[in-house]
Amino acid sequence: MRTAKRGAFIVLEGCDRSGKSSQSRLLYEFLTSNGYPAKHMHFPSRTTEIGSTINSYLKNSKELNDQVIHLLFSANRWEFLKEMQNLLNTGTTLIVDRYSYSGVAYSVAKGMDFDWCMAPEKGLLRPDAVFYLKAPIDYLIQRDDFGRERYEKKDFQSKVANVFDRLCEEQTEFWHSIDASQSEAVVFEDIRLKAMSVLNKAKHKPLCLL
Ligand code: 2DT
Ligand code: MG
Repeated sequence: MRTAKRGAFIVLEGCDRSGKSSQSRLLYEFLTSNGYPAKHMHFPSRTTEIGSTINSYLKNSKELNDQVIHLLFSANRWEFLKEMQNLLNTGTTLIVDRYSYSGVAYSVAKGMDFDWCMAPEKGLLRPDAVFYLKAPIDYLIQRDDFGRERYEKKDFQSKVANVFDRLCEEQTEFWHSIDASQSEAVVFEDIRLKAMSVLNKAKHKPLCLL
């Protein structure tokens, strides 16, 4: 019997074109078609006013200094805190495509201070698991559509990957590195098995904060 006290909070992280969107959608579809209440979210959420400013920045139609855009990305997560908390507490599992770790990784890759970047994330919900989709940058830049937005440049993506690697090494209790250079089906099988284990454990754990 499924009496999930609360849903699990699962985040997918990784460089651009690493397959996060496809895999998070597959996981969402798998869960809902098997009777687990779930919601699929993506950060940045470009639907709010803050999100629309972020969108203009990413499309290179607006310039903002590094600190301002960093804080807007963070504010965009704060906009959804209450909704996420309510959903989790009423038994819905959240599958979230990018979160605070992208916030830190992309800004630190610009040369910004790690602790400064992490500070505005403090008090947001901490995920039960982060699935880090990792693949060589040379492989990712060959995928369709790479290069359209501001950050989609090879050297920059390598720096972002270094920060994700560091986070993954430091937070082994809830980070899981996934080989994203495998086929979509093989990657999904890995994610599905890990996700089911996370769902079962999360039921008994309180929600924590970053
Ligand atoms: P998508 O391609 O996934 O839409 O992301 N980013 C994202 C940041 O720099 N900080 C953040 O906090 C988040 C969530 C990653 C668009 C780009 O925005 C970057 C790529
Ligand atoms: Mg992108």
